[in-house]
This record gives sequence, structure tokens and C-alpha cells, in this order.
Amino acid sequence: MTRGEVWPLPWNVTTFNNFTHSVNPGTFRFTSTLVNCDILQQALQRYRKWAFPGYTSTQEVSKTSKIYLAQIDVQVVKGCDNGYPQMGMDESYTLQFNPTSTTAILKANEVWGALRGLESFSQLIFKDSEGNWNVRTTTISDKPRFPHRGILLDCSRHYLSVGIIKRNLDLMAMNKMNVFHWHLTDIESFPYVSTKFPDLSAKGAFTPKHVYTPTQIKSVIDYARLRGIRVVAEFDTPGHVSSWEAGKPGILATCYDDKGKNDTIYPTLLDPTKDENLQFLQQFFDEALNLFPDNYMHFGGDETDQYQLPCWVNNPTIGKWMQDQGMGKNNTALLHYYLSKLVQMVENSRPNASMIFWQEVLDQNVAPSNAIAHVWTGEDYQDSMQEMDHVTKNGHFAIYSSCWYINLIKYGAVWGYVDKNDLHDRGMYYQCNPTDFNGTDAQKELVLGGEACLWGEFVDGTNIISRLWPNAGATAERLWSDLAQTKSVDAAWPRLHEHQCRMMARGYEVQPANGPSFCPDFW
Ligand code: CP6
Repeated sequence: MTRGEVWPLPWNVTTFNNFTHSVNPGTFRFTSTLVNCDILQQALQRYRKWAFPGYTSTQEVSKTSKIYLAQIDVQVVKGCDNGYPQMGMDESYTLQFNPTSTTAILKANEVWGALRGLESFSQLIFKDSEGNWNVRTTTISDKPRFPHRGILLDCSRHYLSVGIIKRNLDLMAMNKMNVFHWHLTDIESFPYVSTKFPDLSAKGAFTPKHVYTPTQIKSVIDYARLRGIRVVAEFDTPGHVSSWEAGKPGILATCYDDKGKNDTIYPTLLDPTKDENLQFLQQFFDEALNLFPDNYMHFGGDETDQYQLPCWVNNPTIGKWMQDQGMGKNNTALLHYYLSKLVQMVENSRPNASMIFWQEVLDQNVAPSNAIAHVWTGEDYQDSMQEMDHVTKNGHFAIYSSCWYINLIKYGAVWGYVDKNDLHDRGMYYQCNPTDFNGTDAQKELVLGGEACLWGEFVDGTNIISRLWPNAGATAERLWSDLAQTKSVDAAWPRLHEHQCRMMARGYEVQPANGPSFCPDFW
């Protein structure tokens, strides 16, 4: 394993002939003139701890002949930001020091870049085999390759405590990831507390305690903000909605088979033909769009294909409504109608909000023209790339996830498994690349980034952290770093190992990435 290397790899790194400064954890100073900036001041506190994992003030610092680095000074051109991180925030930064100086300078345009730079700086610090603390004397200039670098957590299949969610946000910050995609509702449970419609969670959550209150949600959003992480909520409709029914009876469409018999083989869909349901959804989304400050919200729309949509047309009441509206037996027309209503609701409540949908909605040609496509399917890697080509050819922004389904587990170094005969395998997190299709430059500019998805059927608070990390770190490097400099899994291997040991030393139960190995000093 390496010592003092940065993960994900910065764009420009110059190390002075492997020169290292010594550093004394007891007296080292993190400074900034932005004294009234909560984001920055709290980050300085955090990195005091994270830069020196395991250090206790009683530890003796031995004298070495090297120059001691005494201080890092953080300078932010635009000053503090009292708002929330948003798509397109400036995360670039530079870090400068040289062999003779005792001060390092971190410069960023915005506080978001300062956060990324502090993370990089803290990773240059390492403890050598004699127990002395060192920092690699390194100049860095850095920026993200993609603006959208996310993790999806599914809080419907298993409830995840607010504490576990926050620990995951810590780890996201260590990997420079900036979007927490919060899959809040699904078939199995409804943990999101709506103030206007409290029955939804009172009756639809696993228990009335397995919920996220507005206060808890705000605390997650604030915790994420301090780390430069956006919280993008997902309320998945018109499929994946069974748990809504307990608190809002009548929202579901009763399914029938094609002989007119009540049937449960089809997953249940919401019934968009009832005005009452649309009025309810308008109020529901109005509240949610005002609670979550991010300019983006995810509206799901997945898994409503030809096997599930007949739920609508086979229902006598819905079928008649469709006939009356001139839709005939065309379920896709009803889907189109529902989505156009959804767009109107968002326009009424948050006119500038951007809407993300799972890719099916785009494949079915029912998407609003400015919908953002979240690509998750594909028979194999090439097939998923054709999908990226397809949606961007139609002018949609795109987010890629197909090869980053962290819930699909298998034995081995799945983050960077190199097997030329196994190119179609979904376990190649490091090699796959969201712009790996033959499209125009204009198409590639529509690629916003990607997300590692951790679906929750077999994940709860006991295994979420080890399941995700450090494997999702491979996704993080692919989305942040220069592709040309990060082609080699072999070169990444020792760096990811160091990063795994670093996260472990900071107190997070991450799993081994590479097979047989050890972390010195637990680190
Ligand atoms: N739930 C929802 C899921 C999945 C999706 N949407 C899913 C599908 C296939 C796999 C894993 C998860 N559990 N709402 C797909 C976007 Cl392999």
C-alpha cells in the first residue's frame, strides 16, 4: 500500500522528490480568516481529527531532522456560502507548499472547493513505521470531472437510522461524493413523515417509530450541507407505491387480469384517473419540494413496463375512463397523462426544479422534454452504454448507474475485477465509464455523472457501511478523476488499499477491497 496518496486521484499532483515534512499533531494549526463561516470552521474542526486518526494528546512526538509543517491556511475567494450546495457548485481548489515552507496554502473559489481541498490535504498526512507523523510535500490543483457524484440509499426496504445515514455522509465526503440520493418510499414501507398527511407514515411505515420526521430530515440536510453534499429526495411513482395505500386509501389502482378478475400478479400502480389522487399528490409534492432545498428531485417512474401497465386498462373503471378520454386501450397514453400532471404540480410549487426519472420513462417516450435520465438497466455494459447514447441523443441530461449496483454482490475484488472474458460483468466498478459510448461531444456534455446504488432488500444498519465502502470509492474515483490518469486497476490497487485503511483508522467499519492484506497499526 502507498502512504499519503490521495483518493480519488487529483488532476494535477506534483510531489517534491518524495519529500515529506514532519508534522506535530499536537500543535498543527488549521486556519482561515473566514471566522464566521460555519461550513469552513466546522470542517477545520473535523479535519483536525481526521488528519491524525488515532492520535491522542499524550502521544510523544519524537524529534526528527526534517522541517515541520506548522499550519494550513484556507483562503476562499468568494467567501462563505450561507445557502445549500447545488448542481454546478465550484469544487475546484489548489494546495501549495514547498520543501522550505512551514505553511501550506489551500485556495478555492467557493467553500465547496475548500472542503474538497481539506480532504485531500488530510490524506497527504500519514504515520510512518516509527510512529512519526509526516505529510507528503505536494502541490495539487484539482477539480471534479462530473458535477453529479452520488450514492443511493434505499430506506423503504429496511429502515436506516439517521445516525447511520450521517456516518455514510462522512464517508461520502472522504470520497468527494456530493449527492445523497434518498430513496424514501417504495412498496414495503413509507418512512417519510408528511406534516400534511401524517397517516402516510403513521400507517405505512414498518412501525410509527421507523420514520423520518421533518426535524430529522432537516438535520440530515444540514449535516450534508456542511460536507458539501446535496440531498436529492426520491418519491417513486406511479409504480412502487403499495405502501402509500395504508395512509391514503384509494390511491392505488386495483388490478385485474385480462379476463376481468381481480388479480395480484401485477405490481400495484397508482390510479391517476381520480382527481382526488392528483389533488392529494399536488399537496404532497408541494410540501416535499419546500422541505428539500435542492433544485433537483427524483420522481422514480421505474418498472412500469408492458407487464405491469395492464393493471390500468384491465380495471373496468380506469378502462372506461381511458376510453372516454380517447386513450383507447393505450396504457402508455395514461402514463404520459400522469407524467404531464406531475410536471404541472412541480411547476406550480417550484417552477425551477429539475426532475430526474429512471430511464424507462424516457424509453417509453413519455418523459417531459427536460427530464433528466437516470440510466440503470442494460443486458450488459455495452447495452447500458447504448442507453446512454440513446437518451443523450434525444437531448436529455443523464446520470449513469448500471454498472454500479453495489447491492449485487459476488465473491472477489468486485471494485476493479480485471477479466477480459468477463467484460459484461456488473462487478467492474473501476473500469466502467459513463461516457463510454460513440456519441458527439455535445451528447457527452449532457452526462452529469453517476451514482452508486445500494438497494436495501438485504441491507440494513449492520452491513450498509461495509457493503458500500471502499467499493463505492471506485465509483467516486471514476466520477472525480481524469480518465486518462486512472485507467490502470493495478495502479489504483495500493491506493485504494491505503484509502480503505484510512477510513478504517478514522473509525468506519469498511471492508477489505483487495483480498488478503493488512492495515499497519490498523492503518
Ligand atoms: N426498487 C426500485 C428496486 C430496484 C429499482 N427500483 C432494483 C431493480 C433491480 C435490481 C436492484 C434494484 N429494488 N424502486 C430499479 C431502479 Cl438488481
